[in-house]
Amino acid sequence: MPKLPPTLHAERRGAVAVLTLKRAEKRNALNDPTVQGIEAFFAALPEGIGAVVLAGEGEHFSAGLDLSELSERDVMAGIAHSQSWHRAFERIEFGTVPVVAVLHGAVVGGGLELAAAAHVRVAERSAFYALPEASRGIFVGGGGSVRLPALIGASRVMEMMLTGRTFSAEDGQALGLSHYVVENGAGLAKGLELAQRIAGNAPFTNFAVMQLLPRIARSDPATGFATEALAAGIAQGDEEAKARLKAFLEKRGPKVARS
Ligand code: 1HE
Repeated sequence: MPKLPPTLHAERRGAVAVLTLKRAEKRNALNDPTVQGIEAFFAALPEGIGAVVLAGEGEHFSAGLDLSELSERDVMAGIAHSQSWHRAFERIEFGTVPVVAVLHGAVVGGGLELAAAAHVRVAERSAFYALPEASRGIFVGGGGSVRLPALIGASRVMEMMLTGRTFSAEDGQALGLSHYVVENGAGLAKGLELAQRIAGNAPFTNFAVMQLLPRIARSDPATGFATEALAAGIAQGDEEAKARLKAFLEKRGPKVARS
């Protein structure tokens, strides 16, 4: 694992790496070293890692931007700061492996932007979501105005920012901020279970889901269909797919489970 700041902890569990925000005394507020550490971690995942779980230590996932770092910046420094978050979170969204975020307590401001860069979100019942930027006189800067509208629609994001309202875990699930809601304390186990399953997928399929699907969804339909056909053809031609299809036909592959 790459060298990380003391506010981050990484460990390996088989094919899954767990990255934990470790600054509970400041509610996992994201300072510059932490954001740079996140970028470094996702840029240099060790061989054999097929998925990452991203979690937070203590009572909260993340209180967002470290507000104590804000006062000294001028306009250009502020732009550069936002772009440093963009680079780090891009490493998550369009990195090498899928990422499962495990959310609890405050998932606010930049914490919600960080969560939005992950591919799967598991929320414990304690999770709550807010974008308090307006009340602090600032604006989202970690990709929130791009990623959050894709999850819940621009109108919801606008309203969250204007009124500063808080959504509960159940609200967030209904809106589409999370994919799962689990009991308090059960998030990491669920996140690990999902990450292990994801890590067991064919690598090309995970690549296509992460890198192609979101771009197809944003492209014009003709480009989307052509790209999808290419991806489908490449996937089917891959030895991995042939072995998995053969295993199913020979009754060795898993059936789809009833929910
Ligand atoms: C912080 C931060 C922070 C806590 N930066 N130090 N984010 C916010 O506007 C959220 C601000 N935080 C809160 O509303 C609350 O702290 C929480 C609801 C998250 C948690 O409340 P609580 O009662 O558990 O903790 P606390 O007593 O408020 O905070 C404990 C300590 O963490 C305290 O420091 P201490 O030295 O007095 O012990 C707090 O000052 C510190 N702390 N949150 C710095 N955010 C790229 S643009 C992104 C834009 C944004 O993210 S805006 C949203 C910023």
